[in-house]
Amino acid sequence: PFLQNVLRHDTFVGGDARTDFIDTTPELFQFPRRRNRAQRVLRFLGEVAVNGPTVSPASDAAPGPDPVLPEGFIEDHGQRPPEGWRRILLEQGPAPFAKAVRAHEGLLVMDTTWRDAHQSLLATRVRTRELAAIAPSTARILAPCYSLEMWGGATFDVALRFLRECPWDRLERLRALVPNIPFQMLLRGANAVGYTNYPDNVVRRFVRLAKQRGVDIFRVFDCLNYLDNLQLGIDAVGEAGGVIEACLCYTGDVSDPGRTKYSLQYYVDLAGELHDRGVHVLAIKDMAGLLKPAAGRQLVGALREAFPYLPIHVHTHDTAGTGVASMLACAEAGADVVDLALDAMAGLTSQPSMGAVVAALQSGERDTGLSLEKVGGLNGYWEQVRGLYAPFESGLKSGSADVYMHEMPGGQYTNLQFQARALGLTGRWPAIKRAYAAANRLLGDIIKVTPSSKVVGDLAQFMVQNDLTEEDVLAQAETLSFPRSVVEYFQGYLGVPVGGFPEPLRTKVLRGQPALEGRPGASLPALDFEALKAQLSAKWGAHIRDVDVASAALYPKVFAEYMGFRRDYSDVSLLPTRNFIAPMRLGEEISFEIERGKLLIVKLTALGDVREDGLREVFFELNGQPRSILVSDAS
Ligand code: 3PY
Ligand code: ZN
Repeated sequence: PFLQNVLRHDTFVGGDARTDFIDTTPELFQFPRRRNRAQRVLRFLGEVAVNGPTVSPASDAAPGPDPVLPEGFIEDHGQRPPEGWRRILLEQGPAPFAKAVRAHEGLLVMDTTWRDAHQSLLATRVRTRELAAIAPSTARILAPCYSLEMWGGATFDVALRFLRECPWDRLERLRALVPNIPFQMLLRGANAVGYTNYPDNVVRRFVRLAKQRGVDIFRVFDCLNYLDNLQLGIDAVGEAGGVIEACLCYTGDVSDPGRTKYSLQYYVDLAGELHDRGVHVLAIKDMAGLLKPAAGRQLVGALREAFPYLPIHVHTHDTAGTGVASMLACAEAGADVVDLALDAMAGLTSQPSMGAVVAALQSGERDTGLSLEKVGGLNGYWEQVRGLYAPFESGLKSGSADVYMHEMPGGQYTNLQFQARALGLTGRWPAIKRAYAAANRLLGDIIKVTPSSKVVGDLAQFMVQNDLTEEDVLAQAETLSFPRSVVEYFQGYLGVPVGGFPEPLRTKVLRGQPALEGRPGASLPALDFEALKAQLSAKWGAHIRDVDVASAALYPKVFAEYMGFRRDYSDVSLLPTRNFIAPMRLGEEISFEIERGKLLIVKLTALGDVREDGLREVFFELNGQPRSILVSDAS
């Protein structure tokens, strides 16, 4: 049936089928459902029952109950949500949109719940299922928001690697449910949504596809504030027709006269460079939560004065607990937009609480336009989501002002803590935090955010594991075998840090190994997308879409594993979350739709013993019929 459909299609017959043919005519490529799909999902459930979850939980806490939508939420799902800022953007384009944002009196809000908040608190593990369920209500209640941050950062990688769902499909699905609020993503400049440099044409293609699928605003940053890398991201977004929101990544403390490297003047000068490059919005990206209220007031005040027409958007993390105070100070100093998360997903290493800021500004000049009561309704849903994803909680119980000492980004803090535990260094966590500060000094007091933060984290762990002080590293640099990321940093793979590389350490680490000059990506040959698509299609079948080619270009290994996983286990995004992240209990019965209107009822009836050959038989009932699966016991 596939060939019959394709060969009869007008475009194909007319010889006009181009590379986007598959994307523009998806209906032709819907193959008859493989009859063994249910069997493959059972295989997944069997594997998890025998070998445990595939999603790397942070603890053995059990997932809480499935979230239910608050009363009254489902009723209005049928109606079109109120118009929002997206209408202005679609009708008038990025520059008039930015002008209207600047002219707006109230304080605008970006909600980070769908991206940074769960990246910071739940290891980025929230699945599309929970987002899609609340999306129609979100479109209504958060309609006055500047944007919803819902993509980029780690979401892309984790979706493929752990959740085994397609990030592009998430984007498309949520876009359809939220037509009115701009979608925002985080773009790691020349690193796109990865940890390494990509050829320029990969970054450009990626941004174009993201824009086509529904991203409106691109927050572009570089992990060293390195302008040449930023330029690539800025150009790519501009060419794709997106809103260019370019970042000053914030580190140091502008309110401390003793800290001179990252001074007010440094940021104003950098903002001037971005302004001259035609960016639409200026973002202050305080990824570690170092922007104290006084510093926020000074920084926003200085930028406001220097660039009266440029909207200023402030991002912070609440790591020390000063987030709400800082955002209010920034608002007073003239910020146009601030980043907040719904209360249940706010605080600690996440963003400051939306409810607190909405309440604080209520009825004043800078009222956010959001209803505290309705936002509270959304929050009720997220409280339950937080419970459902309990296995991914970091265990962090309070804020901590020692962030001003170590300066770790919010997303990295819990990650590094988790890694330390995995390496058996749990008791040495305070030492790792101190080593992180020392590693930062050794590397030249650099901006720390993905991927430069990884270099600092790797060096810190290396120092703790090998009992090395800062002085030891300097003294023994010529003979130590440094982590690869550290060597590559000194080779210039990330670009050039503010103030240049520290010497003589660089020379001692490199020991004659070659170093790059200028922008790292500039020396990478362009990727041949057609060839890659042909390769992927040959391996996985003709249904490979352009977005899949982009996934493969960014994450070749992860994408191959994802495709292999789907071949073996089918589409597990259909499973209820608790059964995806934790083993079924004996006797438990679950039901889920495997396609529209086709319900599967699965019961786990028994687990066989391990056989001589290492296999175990797992017994299910599938819609009342006995089935069994043989699973290799990995223990
Ligand atoms: C990311 O790059 O994922 C970040 O969240 C940086 O703050
Ligand atoms: Zn952040």
